[in-house]
Amino acid sequence: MQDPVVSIIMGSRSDWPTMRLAADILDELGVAYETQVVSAHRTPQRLCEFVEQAPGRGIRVIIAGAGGAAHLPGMAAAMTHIPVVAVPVSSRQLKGLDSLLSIVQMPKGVAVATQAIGEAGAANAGVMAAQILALSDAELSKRFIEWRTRQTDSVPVEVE
Ligand code: RP5
Repeated sequence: MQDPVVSIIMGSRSDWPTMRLAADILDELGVAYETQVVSAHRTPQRLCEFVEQAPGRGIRVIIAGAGGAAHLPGMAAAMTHIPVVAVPVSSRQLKGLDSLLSIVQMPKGVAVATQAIGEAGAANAGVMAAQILALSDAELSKRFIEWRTRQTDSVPVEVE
């Protein structure tokens, strides 16, 4: 078992059906990750401890998903130098537009790499994390290029 280099955090267990798509991509690409529920609002102390400890534990990318008043990615980015890739999780009332706007409108100087709302965004968060890590990992870079080639080859020309 490799030590995790990506941490997938989310505001609630209810985010996992979405966030698991990020995990699926990391599995496909052979990137070691961990998962945790960390809420900016319900468990603020857990968030502080998580970001303080993440670099020392070898975490190199954080994927953070949250819905509604989605402050988790921005708060994580504010408290660490590790890149944060964010997933706006779809919400019951506003279908994730609230999550998207909460996450994407960061003030100048604190960056969050915000993905699309929902499952496509979660999957792409896994893709983005792998691409960041591949910059300094030649084997992962090779696996990523092969993965993208398989994706390209799987798109048929015919409409039916
Ligand atoms: C956010 O509130 C979570 O990220 C989740 O998307 C949303 C709803 O959480 P639950 O009420 O389902 O726990 O903090």
